[in-house]
Amino acid sequence: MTRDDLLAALTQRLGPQGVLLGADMAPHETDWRALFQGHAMAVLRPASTEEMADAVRLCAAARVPMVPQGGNTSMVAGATPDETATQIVLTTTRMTRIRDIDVNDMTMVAEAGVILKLAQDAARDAGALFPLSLSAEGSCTIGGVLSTNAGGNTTVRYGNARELMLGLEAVMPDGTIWHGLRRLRKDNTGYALRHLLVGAEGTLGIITAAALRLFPRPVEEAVAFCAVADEDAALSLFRRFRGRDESAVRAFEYMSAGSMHLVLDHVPGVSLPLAERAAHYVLVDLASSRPGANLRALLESVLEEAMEAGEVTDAALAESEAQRAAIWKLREEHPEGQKRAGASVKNDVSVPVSKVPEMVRRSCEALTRLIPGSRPVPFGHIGDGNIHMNLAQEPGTDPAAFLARSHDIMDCVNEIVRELGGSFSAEHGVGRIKTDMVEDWRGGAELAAMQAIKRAMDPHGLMNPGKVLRGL
Ligand code: FAD
Ligand code: 2HG
Ligand code: ZN
Repeated sequence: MTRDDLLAALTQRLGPQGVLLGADMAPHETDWRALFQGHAMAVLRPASTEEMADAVRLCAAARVPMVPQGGNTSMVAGATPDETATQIVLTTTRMTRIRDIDVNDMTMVAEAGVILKLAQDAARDAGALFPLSLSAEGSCTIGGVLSTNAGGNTTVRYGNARELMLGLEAVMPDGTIWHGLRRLRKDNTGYALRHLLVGAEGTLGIITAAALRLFPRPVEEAVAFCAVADEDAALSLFRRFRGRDESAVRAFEYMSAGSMHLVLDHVPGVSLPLAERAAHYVLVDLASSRPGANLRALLESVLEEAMEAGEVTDAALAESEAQRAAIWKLREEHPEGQKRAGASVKNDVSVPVSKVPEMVRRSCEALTRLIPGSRPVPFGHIGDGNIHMNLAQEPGTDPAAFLARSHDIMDCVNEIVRELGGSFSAEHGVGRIKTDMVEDWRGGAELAAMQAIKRAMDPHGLMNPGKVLRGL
C-alpha cells in the first residue's frame, strides 16, 4: 500500500476530523521539553476503541510504525515521532469518556484520553477519590500515566499508577482489541498482561481504557511548608510523621534552595510563606478519611518536636484552602521554574529512602565539579526516595553547549545512584533519551526477557519503535 493509499483509507475510516496533516500536526511533533523536533507522516485521532483498532490494523498492514500519544507531557520524549516523516502518531485526545463509576466497588472505568484532572473531578463528584496527582495533571491522560507508570506526589500513600489499575482495554500491535477491563482485586489467571502494558511506554500496544481504583475522600487535611536544616533533617521529619500516623502522610516533598529559588525568581504569582529564604524546604501534606483524626494537632505537635530538635527552623501552616493551594503551587511550579530559567538536565533518580541525603550531597558536589558554575536543583518525592537531581545551566551561558553535556551529567549522577542501589529512572520512564541506560543497567536475563517480550508481542517492531529498547 502506498503512503497516499494508506492516508486515504485512514481518512475514510476516521473521517476528516480523525486525520491531521501538515501544520496541524505541529503540537504533536515535539516534546514538552522541546528537546526533539520530530516529523510525522500523519496524526490520527480515533474517537473510539473500534476506530483505534481499525487505524492500527491499517497501519500494521502497511508496516507503518506508530507512536501512541496522550497529553504529550513526556519528560523523555516518549511520545515524539522521529524525524523521518514515516511514523504515524496515534493520539487519544478524542477518547475522553468516563464510562462508569461504581462507588460500591470503588472503581472507575475511564477511556485513555481522559485528562487526569478530569478523572479526579469525576471521582470527587461521585463522592470518592482518585488519588494520582502530578503537576502535569491538567494535561496528562489516563493512558499516558499508565503507560509511564507515573508516580507523582501521592505515591508515598497510594502507590504509583500501576497500583491504582485493576484492568485494561487495549489495542494490540496487529489491531486486535484486548478486552481486559476486569475490576477484580484478585485475579491470578496466568501472566498479567495488564502489568506488562503499564510502564511499557506504548511499545507493546495502545491502552484504550482502564478500570481504576477509587478511595474514600479525606474529611480532614492539613498542610505545612517548612524550612529544614538539611537533607537529613528533611528525612528525619518524614520519619517523625510516619511514626505518629503513617496513613495520614499523603505527600512529603523536598525542595532545595536551588530549585525553590528558580521558582520564586521566574514564575509569576508565587511567594514564600516564610520570613526568609532557607537552604532546604519541605512540604508536608496530611489527609485522613477518619473523622476526628485531628491532623492540625498532629501537624503542630510533630513540627514543635522537630523545631526543638533543630530540624525545622521555620514553618507556615495553611489556614485556608487558598493558602493550601499557594503552598502546593510552590512545589508544582518546579518543572516550569526550571524551564523558564534556561536549559536544565533532568536526573529522575531513586535510591532507598535512607540514602537520599547522601545521594543529594554527593551528586551536588560531583555536578559542580563536572561543570563549575552550573546549579544543582534537587527536589522531589523524598518520602518515596525519588529525587529530581537536576542541573540548571549557569545563567548567561550557551544552552546548547550545556545540553551537549547531558550524557556526562546523567552519568555523573547515575554513578552515585548505582553505587547506592538506586534507579536511573524512577517515574518518567526511558522514552527516547535513556535506552542506552536500559542496556547498561538491566542487561543479561532482564534485558533478554524484555527483548523477547517485545519481539513476541510486536514482531514487526511497529509500536513506538526505538523507545525503551534500542533497535526494536
Ligand atoms: P504522553 O507524554 O503523551 O506519553 C507518554 C508515554 O506513554 C509515551 O511513550 C507514549 O507513547 C505512551 N502513551 C501515551 N498514551 C498511551 C496510550 N493510551 N497507550 C499506550 N501508550 C501510551 N511523571 C511522573 O511520574 N510524576 C510526576 O510528578 C510528573 N510530573 C510532571 C510534571 C510536568 C510539568 C510534566 C510536563 C510531566 C510530568 N511527569 C511526571 C511526566 C509524566 O510522564 C507525564 O506527565 C505523564 O505520565 C504522561 O502522560 P501523557 O498523557 O502526557 O503521556
Ligand atoms: C515533578 O515531580 C515531575 O514535578 C517533574 O516529576 C520533575 O521537572 C522535573 O524534573
Ligand atoms: Zn516527580
